[in-house]
Amino acid sequence: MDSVNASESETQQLTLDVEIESFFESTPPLKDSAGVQKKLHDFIKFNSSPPGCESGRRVVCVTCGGTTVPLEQRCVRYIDNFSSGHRGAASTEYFIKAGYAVVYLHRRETCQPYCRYLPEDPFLECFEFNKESSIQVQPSYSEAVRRAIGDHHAAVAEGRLLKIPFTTIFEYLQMLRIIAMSMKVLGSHAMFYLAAAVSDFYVPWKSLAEHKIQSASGSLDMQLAQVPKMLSVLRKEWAPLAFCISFKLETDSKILLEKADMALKKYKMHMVVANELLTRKEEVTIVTNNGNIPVHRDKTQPCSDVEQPLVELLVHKHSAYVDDSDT
Ligand code: 9Z3
Repeated sequence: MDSVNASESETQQLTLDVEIESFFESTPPLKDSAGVQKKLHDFIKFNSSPPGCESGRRVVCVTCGGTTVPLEQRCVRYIDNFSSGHRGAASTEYFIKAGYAVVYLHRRETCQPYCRYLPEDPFLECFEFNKESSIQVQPSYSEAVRRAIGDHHAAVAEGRLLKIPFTTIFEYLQMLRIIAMSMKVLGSHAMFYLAAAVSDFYVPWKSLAEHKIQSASGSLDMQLAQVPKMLSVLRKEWAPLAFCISFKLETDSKILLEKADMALKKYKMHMVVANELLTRKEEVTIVTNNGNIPVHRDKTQPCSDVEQPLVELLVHKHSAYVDDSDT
């Protein structure tokens, strides 16, 4: 890099640092930051030497769901990012199956691990009264309910699943920072799997109207600021040794791989999973510095999902990364 380019990138870095600092300074504080930190600390400590295991478990932070951008401080209206949460929920199950402990940073009310096969309104659809007026599980859902309760309780009882909810972009980024800094001690044994759909634009908290915006004032004219990209600071400062995978979503397949490659390089991710909105459940492409790897759902199996081969591959790549870091 010549000196002109070097100073240009130093200036960019400095600008980003200032933007990040002002983002966190002006953000409304989390409701229970100390409680979340305590839960994380206990979870990581437990998984560093779980009973009956010779070595510690690897820990992955799976993020999932879309972040909201409030348009008022006492929020009535907000902008949302699309994500059903299915990717994160399914991936969490496969990571736990592969021996990982998972910090599941998820949007409230999106799809939850082990509940993917339940109907949309499980409480009303899975249960019914029997002749004695007691509540019983509908026979057609008994297997799905048994699996959801059994597998979920086992993951929590084994200390492998910690769920942390968010709604707004403010909560998400503050939580991500707390999680990353807590996971720093794990070094290369930590992984970030950033599947959440994160807003690119937001209204800084201090610029938000306190009360509901009134429609009588006519059309709405609002300036949205760019959300500072936290991926580079995650890599550089929050958890520099962790294995980091981000996701790139596009609706135009022509630009998808190019944009994923740009993200890989710009934010120094270890891998970027590129997916297109319409085909995201069928196929994804893992973009790496050594080429692209297409991953498909096994179409010969009716209930298969693309997260199974995706997570298997990432676990394998993470192992190689850990071995490399240890030598
Ligand atoms: C993804 O691309 C996820 O795979 C999906 C999963 C959100 C598409 P579902 O939850 O869908 O199963 O319905 N997530 C990342 C989306 C994103 O916002 N990426 C940013 C970008 O593309 C980078 S952080 O610019």
